[in-house]
Amino acid sequence: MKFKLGRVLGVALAVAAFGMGNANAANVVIQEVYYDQPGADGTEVFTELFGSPGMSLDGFSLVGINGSVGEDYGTIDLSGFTIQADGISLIADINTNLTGADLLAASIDWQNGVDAVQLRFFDGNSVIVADAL
Ligand SMILES: [Ca+2]
Ligand SMILES: [Ca+2]
Ligand SMILES: [Ca+2]
Repeated sequence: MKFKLGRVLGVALAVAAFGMGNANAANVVIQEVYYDQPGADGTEVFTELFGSPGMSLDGFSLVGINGSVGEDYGTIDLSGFTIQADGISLIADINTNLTGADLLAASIDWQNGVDAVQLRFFDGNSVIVADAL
């Protein structure tokens, strides 16, 4: 999705998981994050993932990191979810106005500021940062 208003973080080119020995975590990236819509945030914000069609997101989570203190402030567990057939999965707010959302989440409105969003994968032993914006 593309918006002319508000702030969007664009396509992630770096995939930190390459070379880290986990093929699954290397097959999905954060494609787009819309975190600051005009006015109050909530009904239009979203996070879009791009990955291998049909792949399971068991073990994956999205984590918001507050840049001012360097600490996690919110997590969305993606277990039980899959990448859609077109390779794109749209995660939107539970009260979204957007059509076509694939997963609704109560905490998808990321902070507005010098912050970050990570896509993490837990393989049962350790946590891998699969991608980040
Ligand atoms: Ca926001
Ligand atoms: Ca706003
Ligand atoms: Ca912040």
